[in-house]
Amino acid sequence: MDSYLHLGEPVDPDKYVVCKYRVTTDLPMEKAAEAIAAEQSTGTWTGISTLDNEVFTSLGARVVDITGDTIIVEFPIDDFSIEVGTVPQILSVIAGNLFGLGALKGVRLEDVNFPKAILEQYKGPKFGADGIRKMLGRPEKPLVGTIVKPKIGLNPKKTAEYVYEAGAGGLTNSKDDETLVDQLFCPIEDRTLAVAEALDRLEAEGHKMMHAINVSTRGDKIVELAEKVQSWGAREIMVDVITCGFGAVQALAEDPSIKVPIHVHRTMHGAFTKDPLHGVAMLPLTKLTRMCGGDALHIGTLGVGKMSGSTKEDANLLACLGNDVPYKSVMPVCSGGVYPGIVEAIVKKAGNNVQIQAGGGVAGHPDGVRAGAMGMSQAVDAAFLGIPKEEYAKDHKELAIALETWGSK
Ligand code: CAP
Ligand code: MG
Repeated sequence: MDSYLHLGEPVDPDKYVVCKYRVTTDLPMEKAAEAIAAEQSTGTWTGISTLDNEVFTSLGARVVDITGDTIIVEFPIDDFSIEVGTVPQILSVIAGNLFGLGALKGVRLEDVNFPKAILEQYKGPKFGADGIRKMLGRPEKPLVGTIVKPKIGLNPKKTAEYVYEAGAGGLTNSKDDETLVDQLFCPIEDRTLAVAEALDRLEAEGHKMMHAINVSTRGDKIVELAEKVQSWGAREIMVDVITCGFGAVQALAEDPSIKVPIHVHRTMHGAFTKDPLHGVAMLPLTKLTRMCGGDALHIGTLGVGKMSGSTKEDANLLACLGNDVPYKSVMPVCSGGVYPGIVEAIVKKAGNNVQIQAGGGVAGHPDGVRAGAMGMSQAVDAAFLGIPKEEYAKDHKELAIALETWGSK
């Protein structure tokens, strides 16, 4: 049997799924790369009598490059399920057993590129960044939002009051937190109805806003729950892609009865995106979320906020907005430890086509939620206009107090 090594051979992006892995091992890199290619395609830990040459040649993964600790492995398109849109099977190939291989100290999937024939099996976002902007009547400025805080504990009435105050302070978006779905203290039906009333009131007063209701639940119930919250007046829904799965995002996006955008949260991603030497980087997860139809996705704060991040988040931003795939763009959401003093830095890195949101950075304002929302909105306006925040704060009191309270970067 031939080897899985095809070093230096040209990559054909129309015939292969091309993956980039970072590998840490005591083995010679060729051996480690071969072990990965074998385990993830036609092989196992020993030679097997059932593998013939034809199968090996047509379905075996191919290691086409090894540079330092980084390897490029391409998987023939026929390794992937022909059933339309099957991310679980894709993940089993490109991000499956290899993480447990004892011969490797660490391995991290850094990036993946899919051939056109696979991309075409997916529909991408129904609304995307442009659709959300259109619904909000905000074509250019960064969207500015909040996460209702505390994460858990407010009843429906208090949640709706929070949303109303946030909208009255100028925010375009708000959302449930990832740990809130349908608890006794805040049943989802009552919450959705109360929030819808607050949003209607804001709209009657001339301000358009959306609030994402978290429908993250078991797979067989998620579309049904989304339909219900929609019928109760939800203008956007939220789903946690890691805990619910890509199939859940896809089921919601492709169901014709769901007519509101999907805000995609990524709670738990840190379990495998944080270690630079092991796991899965956010980039492949961003690409898959866009394929499956997420309309907005958390990408971190480009190293500025509370969650760890790095310049690699630039690649996630591009994966949301780039036009190298046949889908609408995804609204990138910068969240996690955001406050008015870092908005300018975020906009400098991310540009204007982004949703910037703050939980603590709104609810923690000394003068309350409305003032917190005003502080965030003013910070976004200043960044959009290219006016230094300190300058803008001279005649925008809420921003001035926020800068005084939390400082800036
Ligand atoms: C933000 C947030 C989000 C984080 C998650 C939170 O709140 O609601 O869940 O953004 O991180 O609870 O931390 P704060 P990421 O504004 O109060 O920090 O977006 O990186 O997935
Ligand atoms: Mg949260």
